[in-house]
Amino acid sequence: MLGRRTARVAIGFAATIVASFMLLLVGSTGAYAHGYTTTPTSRAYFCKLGQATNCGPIQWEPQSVEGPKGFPNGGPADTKLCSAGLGQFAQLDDQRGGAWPVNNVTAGSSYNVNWTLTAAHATTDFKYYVTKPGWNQTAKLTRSALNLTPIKSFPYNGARPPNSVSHNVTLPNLSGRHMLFAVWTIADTSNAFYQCSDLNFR
Ligand SMILES: [Cu+2]
Repeated sequence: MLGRRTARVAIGFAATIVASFMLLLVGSTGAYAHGYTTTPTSRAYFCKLGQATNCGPIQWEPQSVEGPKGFPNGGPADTKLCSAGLGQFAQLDDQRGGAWPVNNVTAGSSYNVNWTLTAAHATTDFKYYVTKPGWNQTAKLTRSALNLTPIKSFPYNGARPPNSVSHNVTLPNLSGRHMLFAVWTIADTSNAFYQCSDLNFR
């Protein structure tokens, strides 16, 4: 009798522990769910949409391009900027000879950069960088290809943005193919999220 009761208590205790552990897991998934730019459509999002193929696992999780923060002094290494230095997302660094789908944009125009955040982390800022005139379009993206003065910065001072973020910027006066390098820096981790988009100025 006592044995059975002890067993019942033990089972109840074990179930409580399992339930707590599962709650902990559910609670922590936020740390693995982040965000991506939909406008301009990023390489990662084009992969998710199936409009870019042979992408590898990024097609299932365009929100996960997460690497060390601190760009341009820190951050991912040159030639690995678009993948945030993550080997499983290396396809994002490949220029594909210009075969990535592009976002047609108008030079000098007002433009809304939109993000879908699957987890709205405490945020330091969002910064947007564009390649320089004459950048090497066939080489993987490097700091030297980018104008390291952002076209615009949006500081959040640690606040959490909404899950749908829209930032109005003025696009530079450029022509032809360029890239937008979007950086979302998280306030309470050592990481940032990186999104590369192919632009066609006309
Ligand atoms: Cu996250």
